Amino acid sequence: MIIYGASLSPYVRKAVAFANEKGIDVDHKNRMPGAEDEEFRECSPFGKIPGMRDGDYCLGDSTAIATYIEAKHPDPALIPADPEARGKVMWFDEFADTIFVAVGGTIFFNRVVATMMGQEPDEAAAVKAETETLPPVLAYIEKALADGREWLVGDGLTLADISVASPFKNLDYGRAKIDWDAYPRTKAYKDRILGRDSFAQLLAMDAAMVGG
Ligand SMILES: N[C@@H](CCC(=O)N[C@@H](CS)C(=O)NCC(=O)O)C(=O)O
Repeated sequence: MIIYGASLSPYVRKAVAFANEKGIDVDHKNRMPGAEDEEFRECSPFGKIPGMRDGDYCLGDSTAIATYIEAKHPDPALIPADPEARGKVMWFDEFADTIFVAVGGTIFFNRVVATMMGQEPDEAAAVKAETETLPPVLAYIEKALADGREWLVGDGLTLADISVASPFKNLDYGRAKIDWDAYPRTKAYKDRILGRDSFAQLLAMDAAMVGG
């Protein structure tokens, strides 16, 4: 299976980690958002990353890719069959992809990507995200991990954990100032999930670009 996209993207990180957790042999091919080559655009018609190719089957969108992989490789189950558990997993996935990435992306873009792209960074926007928008997101995750929960849903790793952990790395790269004493469960959780082997290859690629 080929997954196209830049390793720094939380969506690419999520798709590759999900496939790795399934034991799939992933051929990661670097592509920047908007890359125009036909091989990539066949899988991601609007140029967003990630795209995926499995034989002659193509798909874009990290959640669509995870859904496809889950159906084709049901073991280990990472999207539960139980209706309530599945609903919660898809909620956390959506929360991560929209609410969390929007905040983390503002910090990451203005502290890392803007300069890489030769654009003027908006540090005020990064600080506003860091001080106003991020704390409620972290407080929500902290609360979701109450009662000694190791996983966001059920008793094992699910897509929810992969999706929610992934954007934390972009906060690190954006040097987000976080009072971790206020979010001890979240800190331990994201370190544990991101420390899984399934994330290692792409995180090593990131480190070569932006440092650990
Ligand atoms: N919902 C999509 C979002 C993908 C996405 O927006 N990726 C960003 C990079 S992190 C991108 O390609 N942005 C370029 C654009 O929006 O044109 C997914 O989960 O894969």
